[in-house]
Amino acid sequence: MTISLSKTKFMVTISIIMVCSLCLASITGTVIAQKSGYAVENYHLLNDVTLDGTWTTPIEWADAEERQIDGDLNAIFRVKKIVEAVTAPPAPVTQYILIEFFDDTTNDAGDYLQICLAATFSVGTDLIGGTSPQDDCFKWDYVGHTETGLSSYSGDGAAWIASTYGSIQIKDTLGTSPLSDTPHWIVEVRILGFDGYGQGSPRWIRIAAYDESNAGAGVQAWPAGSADVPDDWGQLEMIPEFIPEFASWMILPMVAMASFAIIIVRKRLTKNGTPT
Ligand SMILES: [Ca+2]
Ligand SMILES: [Ca+2]
Ligand SMILES: [Ca+2]
Repeated sequence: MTISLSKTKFMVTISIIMVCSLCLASITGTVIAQKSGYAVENYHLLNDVTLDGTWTTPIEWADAEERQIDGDLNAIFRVKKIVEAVTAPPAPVTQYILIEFFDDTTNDAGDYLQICLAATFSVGTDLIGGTSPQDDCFKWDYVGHTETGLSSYSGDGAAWIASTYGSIQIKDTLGTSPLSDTPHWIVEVRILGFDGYGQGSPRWIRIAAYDESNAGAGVQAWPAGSADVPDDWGQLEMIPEFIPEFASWMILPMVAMASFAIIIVRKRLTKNGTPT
């Protein structure tokens, strides 16, 4: 009987440990926004991305944090990343971004998307910041839903200059997604080559989108403000974990599994008097 009680206690302890460790994994670091109130958690990728401008699977982007883009139109973006395993920093980062512009249902030559990123060059280095594009600032314009409309820039301290630093891939389609049944622009972005990313240091991001058919609504941007002013961008917070929502989805099945194991032990005790 002593042995059976220990076994039951062991199962209860294990289930408590499992739940507690999942809860702890959900607690994320301090959020410090570059522009007050603007931060997005950049979690590790759980679900692979096929860059085709659609939700290739129903969970392709379920593991990424989402923000509503400022402006009167309905548009969101999600971010997640892969940090390559290396023996010494800096670790190369592959950044993924999903943009869904629910209110843009039209294919216009003047539609555009704009992505700005500020990336540290080495571990422990602060971003330069300020009111003009700096050496650590990068910008991509994607005009008219075509590869020929893609332009890359980096800052020189005063303005944007043409650049090939960092490699970007963009695919977009006018279609439906798990987020909306109405056909709208869905954009998938992969940015490679930021081997200057310093693990643990902050990064900034700004996402903007424009629908030519909704010109009166102007540019939709997160954060609202100028692309040329890095101090107005939001924080892209590097989180060395998977998104907590995913962890919480896992808690229920794991608790159920642990409870089931306890029931089995108890049933065997009832039947045989001793555990088998
Ligand atoms: Ca996809
Ligand atoms: Ca909006
Ligand atoms: Ca449009």
